[in-house]
Amino acid sequence: MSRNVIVWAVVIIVSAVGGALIQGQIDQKSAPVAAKSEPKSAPAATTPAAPAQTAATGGTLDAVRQRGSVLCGVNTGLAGFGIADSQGKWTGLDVDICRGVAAAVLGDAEKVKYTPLTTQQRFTALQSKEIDILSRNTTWTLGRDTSLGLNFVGITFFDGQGFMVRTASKVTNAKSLNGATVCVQPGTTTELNLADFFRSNNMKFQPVVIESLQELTGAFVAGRCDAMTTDISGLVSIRATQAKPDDFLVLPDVISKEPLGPVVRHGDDQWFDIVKWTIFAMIEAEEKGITSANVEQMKSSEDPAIKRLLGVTAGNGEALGLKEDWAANVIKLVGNYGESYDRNIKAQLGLERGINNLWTKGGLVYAPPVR
Ligand SMILES: N[C@@H](CCC(=O)N[C@@H](CS)C(=O)NCC(=O)O)C(=O)O
Repeated sequence: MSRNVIVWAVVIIVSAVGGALIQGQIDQKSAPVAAKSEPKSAPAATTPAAPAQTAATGGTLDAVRQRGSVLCGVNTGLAGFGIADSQGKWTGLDVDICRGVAAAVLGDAEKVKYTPLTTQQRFTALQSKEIDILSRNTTWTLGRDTSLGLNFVGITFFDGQGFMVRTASKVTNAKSLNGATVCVQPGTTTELNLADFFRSNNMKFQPVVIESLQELTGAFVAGRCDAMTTDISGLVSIRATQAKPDDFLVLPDVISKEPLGPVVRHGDDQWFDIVKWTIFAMIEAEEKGITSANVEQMKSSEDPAIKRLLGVTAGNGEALGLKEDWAANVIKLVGNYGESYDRNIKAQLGLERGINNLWTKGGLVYAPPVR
């Protein structure tokens, strides 16, 4: 490549990024906020611009510090993602995001209050400030990201929608479901994709729509529907928790993209940044080989990226409005992304990493530079 070409490439990239940032600011200001549940204009949009090096605040960080806990909206119970044991202790990949944020902000992963939410309740709970983060197998879509007044923070699990049938039905693929009765939860992308899939394949179906996952699963197991549909990880989780998992088969078809991740409200960029970088810190830690077990030793690493991540080289903590050991605490108390995946998804559901592996290992999981 000639020097001129390189110079032009740099100019084009810089202007594209600059343009995107400006566009982002415009979008942020003009983004519609769900009028019913958020009548006041978002604080970040009305306060004068903050100095470039400090994040615009919207109050969630202060509220969390004063309260001493993070309010986390989770599933009503889905093994691997968010489930409480008989002592009321919550575990799961989605739960670990809230624990990570509590570790980053409060230095204690246990300082989380959980609110179980159905598919129908989840967005209202976030809009009405009942929770600080929604971390509950929620698919990132344009509509949810804009007109609901919410921000998707990132993708913590790359999924797709599938179908589960009773093994005895002898159905082995989704195209054989013409005329089937299908169990589905309302207020989900699942419901919409289901209709798209049958319509585009000129097939007919009869939906059985039930809000409670427990009741829906019960209806499917009792034979009220020929198939049940949701995110494939959800189907695998539901199957794994049945008395006889072999009685059920998850079909091989993947009918949609379901990028799942945590959600925050529009209007609080600092909180948005904190949750976003908590996830990236977990991913970066895995890439750099930093685990909950070796994080203390890693503080003496000579790798500049590790020094920055662990706060040995200061600056990132201040930029987020946190202490410099924010990421070290996330890794120490929750673990890196791979540790969380293995503990929750692999160990409990038997799901291999697949596209949820690091980009360096053939997957899609990737964190921007922590600098
Ligand atoms: N990813 C889809 C579906 C998410 C979803 O809620 N799935 C169900 C089935 S796995 C679920 O988690 N239910 C648990 C509950 O209602 O607590 C969406 O965001 O709309």
